[in-house]
Order: sequence, then structure tokens, then C-alpha cells
Amino acid sequence: MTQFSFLNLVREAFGGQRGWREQWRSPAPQAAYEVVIIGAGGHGLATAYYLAKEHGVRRVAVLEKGWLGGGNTGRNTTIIRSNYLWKESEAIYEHALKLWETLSRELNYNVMYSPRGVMMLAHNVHDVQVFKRHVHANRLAGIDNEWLTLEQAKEFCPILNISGDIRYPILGAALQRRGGTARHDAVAWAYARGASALGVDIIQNCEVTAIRRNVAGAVEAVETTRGTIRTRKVGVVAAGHTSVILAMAGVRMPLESYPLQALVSEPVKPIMPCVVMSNTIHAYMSQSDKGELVIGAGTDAYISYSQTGGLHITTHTLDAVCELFPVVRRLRMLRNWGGIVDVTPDRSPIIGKTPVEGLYVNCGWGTGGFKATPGSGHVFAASMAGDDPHPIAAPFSLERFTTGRLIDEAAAAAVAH
Ligand code: FAD
Ligand code: PYC
Repeated sequence: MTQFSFLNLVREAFGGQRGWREQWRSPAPQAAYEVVIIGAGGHGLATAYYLAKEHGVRRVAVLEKGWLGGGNTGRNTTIIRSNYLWKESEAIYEHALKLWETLSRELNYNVMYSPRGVMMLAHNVHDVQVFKRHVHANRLAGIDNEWLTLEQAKEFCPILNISGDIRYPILGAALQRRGGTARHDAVAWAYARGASALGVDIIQNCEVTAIRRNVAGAVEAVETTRGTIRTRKVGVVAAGHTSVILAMAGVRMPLESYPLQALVSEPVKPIMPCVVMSNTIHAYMSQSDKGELVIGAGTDAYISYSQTGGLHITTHTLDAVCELFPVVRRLRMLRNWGGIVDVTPDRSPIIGKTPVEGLYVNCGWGTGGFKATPGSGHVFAASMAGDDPHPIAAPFSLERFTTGRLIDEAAAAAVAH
């Protein structure tokens, strides 16, 4: 699909069939698009899909330096929930959750959204107070979240160790029943297929190396490893690498990039009916439909672009998981991997314009952007198409770091960083 679209584009650029193959291999093609999206992860692909579907913007190219969904979209632990604290976050994550509920139908592709419930464990008085505050805030906003006693938590997840004399005793838990999981790579493929069917070109193995601006300072083209592509609108949706790309246009971003890791066990019969998360002890677990236990760790302590992360981090997580769920002690781990997440000072995303005309950004989802994928793409597409922030996106502007209107979601971000 990808190469076919790209070749068509090159054919067009050279005005016909003759010689296009040779031209494509050597000098750079000078193609033009209404919008260029940098990054074919879930967020970039969803943006392209909604640009084409809801705003009629069909001359869109999604440029990807590697392969479609090979970034954080294909590396995350797929947890979906909307139990954030502040009304701005509740709005965007709940918008996304509602879209998840009908996404398979919307895209005619089974993304395996499974609302099996996300339970967040409290291990100390501070956790209890913080989670109860989230429960109340969410309920006031009409979002489901409830407090469970220790015994209720055990009933919801029978393999949980609720003994009082363990290293990390559990005191209770917050449960969002509509939270759950989805199949991460299916989400990328589904949006890609939907966008492609609407005329969007998805160009893999195409790294953006520079952003060109005209004399007035506005965006006029991007340079890539496959040539120059002219456009007046660029959306950067390249988690983990946003600062590097924005620096190409002279914009400095309030972001830090950290490795975040996950691992899976050998497949076993169903033992875990829900998702359990523990921010305090840096461990998250669910069971995939293939039977693997999907385990997530915390971020590394140091900034880095490594897609592996420190081994001591996973060792710590396995310690914690074995204590919380003693039944997994004898399981073998199949593989582990890392992704690079970009983290803002307030742990909330940045969505919208940059100081450069024609340059937009969607980033800073940190450890928690998978759940936002449909909502993020939906509001970013509207913001780019209308050159005006969608009301749900507006509070997440870059300006908040100068005005001070921060949206501090450190506690709801769920992963320690
Ligand atoms: P990506 O999928 O990373 O897409 C960005 C793309 O940009 C990449 O494919 C990259 O190759 C491309 N790119 C970069 N530079 C360039 C360039 N110069 N030119 C062209 N292309 C470029 N979130 C949750 O909500 N729940 C979870 O359970 C969860 N668990 C996680 C576990 C791990 C281990 C990790 C790493 C992340 C987790 N996250 C989770 C976070 C989530 O994965 C991300 O926030 C989300 O997937 C970001 O999606 P994206 O489309 O913005 O980025
Ligand atoms: O945001 O829910 C989340 C999450 C869980 C693991 C990593 N991120």
C-alpha cells in the first residue's frame, strides 16, 4: 500500500509513466501536499484519517522514518482509561474513550477494544487520598470511577495478593470499569487503511531531516531521506523525537525524552480478568488475548533515546509483580523492549500551533498516549484544518508554559517518571 501510493505520487510529480522509476531512485521528487504529518504512529495516522474524513483534506502525506506503528504505538502496554484529575484532561481522555467504544465499527477493523476494567492499587495513605480525590472528581464529571476495599479488589482480580505482611501491602484500589485494553498495532493498521482509502499517502522509510521556511518564516517544505516535499502545513506527531524535529524549525520544546519498558511472559490460560496498575511500585499487568502476561515498568531515571532501557528497571518491576501476583513466579519471560516517551513538565500533552506559521505539534503524551489515540487525532485534525484549536485541544497549547496555566497530571499519569 505504502510504496504504491508513493510511486503514484512520484509518477504524478514527473507527469507520467516514462522514466519515473529512475527519477525516483536518484534526484529528489518535488511533490506537494496540503498537509504533511510527520510520524506514522497511531496519533499521526488518526490525524490523517480525520483530516480526510471529517474535513475533506485529502492531499495528506504521512511520513514515517521506520515502519507504520513501529514507534510507541506498537510498543505500549495498551491500557485505556479516562480517570484523570483535571477537567481539561477528563475532557480529552473521555472523548477518546467514547471513540474507542465504536472504533472497530468506524474503521471496519477489529481493534479488539476490551473494557475489562482498570484497577489502580493504593499502597499507602497518600495513594488512598489521591485516588479517592480522582474518584470524586471523575464522578462529578460523569466519568465512571469507584473506590474498592481490599476485599473488593481481590474479588475483582482473584490472583491479587492482599496479604498485609508483604513488602508492598495494598490498602484499596480505584476501579474504572470502562477502562481496558485494545490491540495496539491493529489501531495503527486500521487508521492507516482508513486514511489510505480516503486518498492519504503513507510513506514509510522516509525520515524528515529538515523543515524549510520561506522568507516570511512560514513552512514551505520538508526535506526527507526520499527527497523534498512541498507543503504549507506540517503536523509533527513523532513521540519521543519531537524536540529534535521542532529544532529543525528553530523551536525549542519543553520536553524530555525517556525510555519506558515493557515485557511479556510465555502464554498461559486465562488467569487475569482485568488490568491492574501500581504507580507506587512501578508495575502494571494484564493478559493479552494470546495469553501472554503484559507487564509494564517505570521510566528510566535518565533521559535517553535508547529503545531498550536499564535492566535494573525491569528487574525491579518483576520483583513487584511476583509479590503482587505470586502465581506468576514460575513463568518465563518471552521478550522485553522499550520505547521513547516525551514528557512535559506538567505530564499533559501539547496540542496545537507553534510559533512558526504552518507548523503544528501533537506531543508530550509521555507514558500515557495510547489511550488518547482516537481523541488526539480527532481534535488535532480539527485544529489543523481550521487553523483554530478544537475546544478540547485549546487548554493543551504550548503557551501554557509561559502563562502558567499548567494541567498537572503527575498522579493520574500512572507511570512513575
Ligand atoms: P509513535 O507511535 O511513537 O509514532 C511516532 C512516529 O514518528 C514513530 O513511528 C517514529 O518512527 C516517527 N518519527 C520520529 N522521528 C521521525 C522523523 N524525523 N521523520 C519521520 N518519522 C519520524 N500509553 C497508554 O495510554 N497506555 C499504556 O499502557 C501505555 N504503555 C506504554 C508502554 C511503553 C513501554 C511505552 C514505550 C509507551 C506506553 N504508552 C502507553 C505511551 C504510548 O505508547 C504513546 O504515548 C503513544 O503510543 C504515542 O503515539 P504516537 O503516535 O504519538 O507515537
Ligand atoms: O497511561 O495507563 C497508562 C499507562 C499504563 C502503563 C503505561 N502507561
